Amino acid sequence: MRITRLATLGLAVILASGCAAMPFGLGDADVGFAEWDMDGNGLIGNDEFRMGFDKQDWFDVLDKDNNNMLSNGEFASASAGWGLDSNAFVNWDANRDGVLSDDEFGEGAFGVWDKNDDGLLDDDEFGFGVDWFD
Ligand SMILES: [Ca+2]
Ligand SMILES: [Ca+2]
Ligand SMILES: [Ca+2]
Ligand SMILES: [Ca+2]
Repeated sequence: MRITRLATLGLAVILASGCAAMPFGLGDADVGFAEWDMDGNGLIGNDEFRMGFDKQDWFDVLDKDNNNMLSNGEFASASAGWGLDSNAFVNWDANRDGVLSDDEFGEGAFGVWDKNDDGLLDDDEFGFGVDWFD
């Protein structure tokens, strides 16, 4: 009975809060476009992207040795299925120090996700990108 009651309560909370309140996290397929699109114009600009990106723990999970930088090896193992060209790591490393900061990683990811290079992510582009972290 106790479990049933808790389950019912949990369902009620989920229904009451709606999809927009789903928690962020690696492996969460429900990362919400609407949450990232803070001004609600149906597109995610670079600033909205960065704020949304910073709320994820994606970078931290990829940063296996927790030095707040992605080495070439950390990046390579993470990005194996992302379809990036082989120069991605070098191209994203804006300051050429041989590692990617979270800023460099975010900028690089945004550039790849923004397939039509208009500086904005629409729903499709966002969905494509989020799939990296499913
Ligand atoms: Ca927006
Ligand atoms: Ca690292
Ligand atoms: Ca760098
Ligand atoms: Ca775009």
